[in-house]
Amino acid sequence: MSRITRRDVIATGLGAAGLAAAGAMRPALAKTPKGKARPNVLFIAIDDMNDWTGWQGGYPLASTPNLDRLASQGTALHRAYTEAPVCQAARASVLFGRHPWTTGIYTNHCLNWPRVAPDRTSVVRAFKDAGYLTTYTGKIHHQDWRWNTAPNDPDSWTDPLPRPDWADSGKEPLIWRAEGRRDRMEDVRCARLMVEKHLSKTHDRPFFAAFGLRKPHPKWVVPQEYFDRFPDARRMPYPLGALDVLHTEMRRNEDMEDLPKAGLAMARQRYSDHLSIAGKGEWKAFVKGYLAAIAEADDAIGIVLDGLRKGPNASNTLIVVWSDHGWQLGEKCTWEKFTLWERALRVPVIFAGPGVEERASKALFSTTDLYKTLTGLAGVDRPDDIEGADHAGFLRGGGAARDQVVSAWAFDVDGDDPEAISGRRRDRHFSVRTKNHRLIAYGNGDLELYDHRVDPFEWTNLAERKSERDVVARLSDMVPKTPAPPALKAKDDQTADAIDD
Ligand SMILES: [Ca+2]
Repeated sequence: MSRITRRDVIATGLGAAGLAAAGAMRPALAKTPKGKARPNVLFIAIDDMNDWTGWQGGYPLASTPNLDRLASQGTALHRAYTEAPVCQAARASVLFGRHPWTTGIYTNHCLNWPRVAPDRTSVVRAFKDAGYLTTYTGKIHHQDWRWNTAPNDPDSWTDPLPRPDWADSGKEPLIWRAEGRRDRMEDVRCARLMVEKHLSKTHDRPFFAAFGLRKPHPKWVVPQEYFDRFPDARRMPYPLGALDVLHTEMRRNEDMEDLPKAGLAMARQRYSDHLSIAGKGEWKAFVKGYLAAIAEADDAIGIVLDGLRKGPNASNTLIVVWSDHGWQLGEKCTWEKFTLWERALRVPVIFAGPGVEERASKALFSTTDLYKTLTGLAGVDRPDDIEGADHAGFLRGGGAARDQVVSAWAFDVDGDDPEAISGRRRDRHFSVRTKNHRLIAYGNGDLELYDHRVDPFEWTNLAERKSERDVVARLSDMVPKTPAPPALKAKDDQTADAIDD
């Protein structure tokens, strides 16, 4: 094999692409302090969508016409990141405005928010306390979707929509299949329900309407029409970040050569998926399955956006679309989320609506910032101790609100069980993303450093290079110094089965 590789191309620059306060909320009328009517909020939460959208360009054939159109009508954030590469931790951080290293909710194995701090005020309850009608359908909190007998954080919703009979429920294996009818898809039905019950109607007070999608979370079982948007899988490109598509085995894969022990352990969490999928020659077929599921999600989002546009609330509704975390499809020999690399942390985030500038921006954004930003834009009070940054001024045309995004993940860096975490500091790991770099600082002291100016796919680990010593030191200073231990459940906890991603 020739050793002139994609890494060399990038290295030469030739290929570089370009609580305490919970009770302190004041009841308020649905007016801002200046007496202006407050805007409605349409809050669209996507499950497991990475940057494979048309407007972000994470994969060349992605088909997201509705998200692309919204991106052109508002502020499209090209450097938005989640604080945790897994559903429960990411959503706790968004909905309660607290970092995983403050709450101890790092993984799906950690306790859910209402169990950790039932008296916290969620962003939804902040809007409710300000006089808003608050409603939701689909998956918002991590545990709503599976049982949905009662929403998490039940005190936050004034008008939750009834759950449609799911066509699809139960376990969510990593499979793809063309099957079913568009009008039976959960996302499509929830979208229509939201339009019919709320977006198409006038209300006597502003609303906070949350629409939570199920796709592109596996399983990727969607109608044939979504698969038909893409060519035969054999003619599709591999994921752009896959440096070495010839070597399925980690020990032979060129991208793995410069990873420290902890980095290899992070990839090993879903290495078995890679051996199974790529080993059977099905890598690109799974790429197509994920794209088809993304296309379904985008279609459902289009129903909601069109319903809003044609109804009486179009001119006074702030729209935000966000995904809980990204997804890997074989880059670094691993699949799904559960890592601190770019593909698992970078997410689509778009703001649109009254007062929001139309621009594509490379300003850094953390999904934890949604709490302060939405309350800031709407002029709604929030507890004093909410974390994250307020980008309201930035979205109206001002300067950027932050210089780095920190994300966290926890796993047993020494163990063989990819699911295991313990309370040891050694098992808590952090990513620091700045405009130019990503540092990954593992709990055992291992480091990775990538220079995104020339290495957008994080192929070349610079952490040991003398020339990068100052960068490593500067970014290491941004790693949380005293991260909370994981909020782990007791062994006999009845929620033990509630951890599926
Ligand atoms: Ca590498």
